[in-house]
Order: sequence, then C-alpha cells, then structure tokens
Amino acid sequence: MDRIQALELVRPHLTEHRYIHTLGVETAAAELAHRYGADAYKASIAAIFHDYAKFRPKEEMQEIVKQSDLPKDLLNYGTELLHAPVGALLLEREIGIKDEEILSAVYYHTTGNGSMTLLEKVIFLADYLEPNRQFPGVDEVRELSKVCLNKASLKAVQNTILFLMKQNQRIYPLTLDTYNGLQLEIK
Ligand code: DGI
Ligand code: FE
Ligand code: FE
Ligand code: FE
Repeated sequence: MDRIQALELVRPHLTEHRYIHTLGVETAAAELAHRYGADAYKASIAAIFHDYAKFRPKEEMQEIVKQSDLPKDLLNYGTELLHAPVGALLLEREIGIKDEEILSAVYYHTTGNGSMTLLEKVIFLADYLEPNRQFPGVDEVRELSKVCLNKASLKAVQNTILFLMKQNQRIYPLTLDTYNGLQLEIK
C-alpha cells in the first residue's frame, strides 16, 4: 500500500477538518521520523490511519471493546480514548494492516505507554503538534521537538494531564505510565 492508497482508504471515514488534521500529522510525523531516524514509510501510514475510528459511534466502539481482547478498563474513562485502540483493531480487520509497529503506533497514539517505541513517540507527538493545532503550550512543544523527542513528548503528556485534571476528567493509567516512563528516560 502506498500513501495515496492509504489516503483514499481513510478519507471516507473522516470529516474534512479531521482529514486536514490527518495530513498535518503525516507532515509532522515525516519531519520527526527524519530527525530521529524512524521508518519514514511506517510513520506515514500510521499517521494517515491514526484517527481511522474517530467517528465510529461510541456504542459501537464500546461493543468492540466488550467483544474483543481490548482492556475492559477502557470503558471506565472518557470515550475519547476508545478510537485509538479500536482504530488499531479495525485497521487490522477492515484494511488488513498487519504491521505490528504501525498498529501499535495507532493503538497508543492518544495515551502513549510506559516504554514507547520510536515510532509510537513519533505518532504521539506528531498528533499533538501538527501544524493545524493551536492551543496553549503547543509552540513550546514544537521547539522542544527540534531538540529532544523525549523532552517534547514529556511536555506534551504533561500538558494533557494538567488539562484533563483541570477539567476534572479521569486520567487513564497508560497516560500516567507515559509521563513516568518519559521522566525515567530523560534522567
Ligand atoms: O484524536 P485527536 O483529537 O487528534 O487527539 P487524541 O487522539 O490525542 O485525543 C485527544 C483526546 O483524548 C482529548 O479529548 C483528551 C483525551 N484524552 C487523552 N488522554 C486521556 C484522555 N481522556 C481521558 N479521560 N483520560 C486520558 O488519560
Ligand atoms: Fe486521535
Ligand atoms: Fe494526542
Ligand atoms: Fe489525531
């Protein structure tokens, strides 16, 4: 599959706005992959498909969690979390993607995890800082991303946790694992 085929496959699943975001994530992922030595092809395909399940009805995603091997604790947190692991599962089922590195980059793109691979970090960070994103703190993360992948990823997850806490939202354990794992890697 080349990137044009991937874009054609994902397009019907996204809104115009989300498609533009997806193109921005691909651009940002390409830059990060080049800078930090990740596989350029895998970064591109993972970026294109990362929000594949974003617009599935939440009842459908909850049902998929219940009927698959996905962790059941996903059901006890914000429904925004579901599209990442459900997306990875559906990409395998519906699109036939088998590459575990691509699938895990999609799976963990929202939360991260405690020992992220290079490709997982690239997609996690690209999703956060892609050029169409505008929110407090994003420029600082963009600057850090030119210097240190771990420090930039840490600042991103830190900002996300602080944002969620201010909103009185629950923090998924993997999100906290990401924070702790990156703190350890930086030391
Ligand atoms: O899909 P995108 O909007 O491009 O970005 P994303 O996949 O990073 O999803 C961001 C959303 O996920 C945002 O609404 C915050 C939410 N989120 C991220 N981590 C957690 C979380 N929500 C909860 N409840 N707990 C988390 O740990
Ligand atoms: Fe997402
Ligand atoms: Fe994100
Ligand atoms: Fe996204």
